[in-house]
Amino acid sequence: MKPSVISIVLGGGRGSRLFPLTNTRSKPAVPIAGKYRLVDIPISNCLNSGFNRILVLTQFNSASLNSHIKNSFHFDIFSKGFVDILAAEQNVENDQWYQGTADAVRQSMKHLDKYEYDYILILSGDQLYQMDFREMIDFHCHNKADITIATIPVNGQDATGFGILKSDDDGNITSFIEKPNENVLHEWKSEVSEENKTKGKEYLASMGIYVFSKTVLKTMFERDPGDDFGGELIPNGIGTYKTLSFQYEGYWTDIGTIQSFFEANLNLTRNFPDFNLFSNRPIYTRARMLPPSKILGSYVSKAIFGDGCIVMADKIENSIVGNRSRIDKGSTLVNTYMMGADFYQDTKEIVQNDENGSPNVGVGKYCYIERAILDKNCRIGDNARIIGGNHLQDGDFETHSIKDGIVVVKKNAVINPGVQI
Ligand code: ADQ
Ligand code: ADP
Repeated sequence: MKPSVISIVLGGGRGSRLFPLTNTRSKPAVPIAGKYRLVDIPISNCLNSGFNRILVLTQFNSASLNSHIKNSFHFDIFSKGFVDILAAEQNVENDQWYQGTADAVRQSMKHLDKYEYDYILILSGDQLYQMDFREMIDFHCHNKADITIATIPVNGQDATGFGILKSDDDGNITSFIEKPNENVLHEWKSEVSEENKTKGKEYLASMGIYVFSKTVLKTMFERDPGDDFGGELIPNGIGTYKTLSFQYEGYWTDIGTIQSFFEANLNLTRNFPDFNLFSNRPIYTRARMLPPSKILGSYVSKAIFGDGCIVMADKIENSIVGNRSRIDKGSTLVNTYMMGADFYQDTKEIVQNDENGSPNVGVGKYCYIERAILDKNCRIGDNARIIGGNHLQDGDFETHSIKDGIVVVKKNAVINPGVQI
């Protein structure tokens, strides 16, 4: 019999690490890879694994997330599938936002009671990977586990940013520490394969992907008031609950910071990227009725284009150009993620702006843009130069922010002609 599963996508706390991309939208709605949103990744992994009852927990219930979910995920009436958003809600007992990952799930349990299920699959909303969760659920059921944690070998440098665990020969997790300090790290080395050892990946990290048997999770919530899975409930539960490690060896990356988000996006432009968009396990997203993209005389190498773009640029290299992007003649984009636009300007408006010297939506003429993220609907005036790199100091300005040398031009921002960043 097919196990009965409900999936919960942790759509994000305040999303401060992705600021300014999360300034006006909730984290799950952040655009990635030219035509998708962050939330499409975990949802597609669920759907491709055959699990179609999904709740997305988020702090804001922004109109854009709602419309994206409503317009993207349709189920026929016989499948009983759904993708619903649960936003942190204030009520008489509780006037606060979700205090952490476990608190978010705890507060949502009442909404789950109306469904029949035996297992809860908990997923992060800010990771890029393709995984068949059916294998993990089968592993959980077959081994009669209470909790199963997806794990991946990582090196010492990365280990301090994750939950790190040790397991015995049968995969039972015997100890767990959330984001260990560098000076205790050496005590947390795990038995990993020779191949991983040679790559220096000697630590077993939690991927923040959990399967809980329903009754176990309910008991844990009753006994442990903790707000976080990684910081409290998981480490506190070891020894009491049968907690297993389900080791994963494929590509998996956290995209919760501007730098990791930027790198994961640009990685997609490689000849053989780690994450394969061109696969029989598709990433589902909104089907937009957009025309194909049009490229006029540009040199293009290692670039991904969304739909409905008009590109007259000189050169586009190692870059992603999102839906409805317009890039005017003589411009260059290198190592850049341009998110595109939500709408087209009409031709009259474009001509009028050109006459007045006001920037149109997209990138104007003779611009040079490198190591940057251009959020949606921004207007880059003619001859602007935006060059990210380590020479820039982090900071937040009216039109853009700088984080780890990456210039992030804000949504709807206007960069005047000739401006240099
Ligand atoms: P982190 O990713 O640092 O570590 P956290 O910031 O709690 O953990 O986020 C986990 C997921 O939950 C993210 O998708 C985040 O956006 C979301 N989230 C956080 N707070 C939330 C809230 N209040 N409401 C809704 N969603 C929220 C976790 C584990 C580590 C593990 C890493 C792997 O704690 O043990 O190694 O994930 O990335
Ligand atoms: P995001 O999720 O990137 O923050 P929004 O919520 O701003 O996006 O936009 C979602 C939808 O709103 C778009 O698909 C588009 O249809 C519409 N939209 C946004 N801005 C405009 C605009 N200036 N003119 C027309 N439609 C717009």
